[in-house]
Amino acid sequence: MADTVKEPSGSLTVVNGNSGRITPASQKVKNQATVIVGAQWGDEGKGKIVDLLAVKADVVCRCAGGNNAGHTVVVGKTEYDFHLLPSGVINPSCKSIIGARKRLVVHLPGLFDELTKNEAKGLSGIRERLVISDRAHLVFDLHQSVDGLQENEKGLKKQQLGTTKKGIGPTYASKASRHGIRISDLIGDYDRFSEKFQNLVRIHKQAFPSLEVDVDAELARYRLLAEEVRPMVKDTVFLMNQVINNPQPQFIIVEGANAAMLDIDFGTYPYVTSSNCTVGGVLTGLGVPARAIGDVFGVVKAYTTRVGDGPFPTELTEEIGAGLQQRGAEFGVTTKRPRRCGWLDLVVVKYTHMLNGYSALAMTKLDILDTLDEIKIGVAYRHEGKLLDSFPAELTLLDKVQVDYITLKGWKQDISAARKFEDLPKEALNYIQVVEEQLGVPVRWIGVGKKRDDVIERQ
Ligand code: 2SA
Ligand code: GDP
Ligand code: MG
Repeated sequence: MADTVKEPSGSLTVVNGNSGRITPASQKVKNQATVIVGAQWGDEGKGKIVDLLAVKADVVCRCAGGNNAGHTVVVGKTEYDFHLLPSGVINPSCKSIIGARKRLVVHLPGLFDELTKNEAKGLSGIRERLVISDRAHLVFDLHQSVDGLQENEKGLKKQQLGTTKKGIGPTYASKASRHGIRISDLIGDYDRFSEKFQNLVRIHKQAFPSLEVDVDAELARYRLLAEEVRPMVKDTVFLMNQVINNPQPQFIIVEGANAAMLDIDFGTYPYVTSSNCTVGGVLTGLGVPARAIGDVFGVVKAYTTRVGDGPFPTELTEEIGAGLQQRGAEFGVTTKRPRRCGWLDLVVVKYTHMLNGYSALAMTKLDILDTLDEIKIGVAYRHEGKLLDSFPAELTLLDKVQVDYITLKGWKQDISAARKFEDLPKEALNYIQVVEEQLGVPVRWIGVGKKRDDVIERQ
């Protein structure tokens, strides 16, 4: 039973009789966001799931990372790869928002190349529907050069991180050192922007004397870019506030970039990206209150991949791994690097469920397992025979863990035409059920091919 109480200020408070918690009615939001996040090391197929849901969305937002991300969407015969643009831009009635507060980093030349490329593929009206946060930080070419220099400087291959060299780490470093430059600086006083840019160059040249920057050419280029981007720039904190409090129902999707195991705080540090790719990053990235988060859907590939360096306990370095890499066409969307492949690791997904709290999962690329006689699922880690509680922080320990596997029989048939759960062979049903039992989270979508329609949705 809930009673309403009139507060001295005049605002209405709902007193929940059972829990005793007091929730001022004014703090409830009218429309919560549905969040889609990667549950492994990225490239789970988030773009495809976002596109699927975005058909009915009013707003799709990106709130972390930069153009290191690569999200593929296949509609009919057209394949799109999005890096900064939210995958929702395909839906013509959907407004797309890139980033908010201080969490997204934008390489403007890359953004405009991406817009032009997608317009050539037939997407229209994207510039009118796109909103970019005035608080997003700018990635400059110099950040990208420094990313490359840092990777090379580390010298020994063992110490490299295998970044995408898109300038992500150096830009977040500029931001944290408080000499970063935001879009609001670019479209504000240009003289002030020029000073800030020259300061940024000076700081980086001190650290990397071989860095070459043609300051005058960059400033001239950014003067033009400022005018091109100006109409798209808004205070997205205010805008999102209007959307979540709109009395008309609004379907809001937040498209996570990268994935939980690449999160700067909770991933396999230092083999991570520089943003928070877990659900916490949605609040700081978008600038919305915690109550604005509704369902959180985790996207899990039916096996595991990782691109770049870093630990990977269930990695398959021989024939089966090469087979998954080939059948799954596992190449980086941004860098074209081959992705490392391994068995599904539920220790990883259990850990990321603790971080993200999945309402349900989308399991993609089940079809890639079609040809295997036996399929393994990693369910626990041991060190010196002792079971570990969860995914360890210490990388030297992670290097030594042994993985406990469940071995399941493969289905050895093409499942790409399945559109209902019952259409799947019993071995594939079993695979899904084992995952659900191990995690205690329902699998709501099952991907059986690349295209938008190649999916089973369970009611
Ligand atoms: P960075 O460039 O500083 O973010 O790199 C740090 C680590 O994060 C990994 N990372 C990624 N992992 C998976 N997918 C990503 N996007 C592209 C894709 C990757 C590509 O969709 O395929 O094309 O190579 C992505 N972006 C960053 C990266 O590999 C480093 O391990
Ligand atoms: P994201 O970064 O999570 O959006 O994923 P990527 O686009 O980087 O990589 C996922 C790849 O898998 C893309 O090439 C998708 O087209 C493809 N894909 C997604 N779901 C499925 C699926 O269910 N089956 C198959 N065969 N491919 C899929
Ligand atoms: Mg990707």
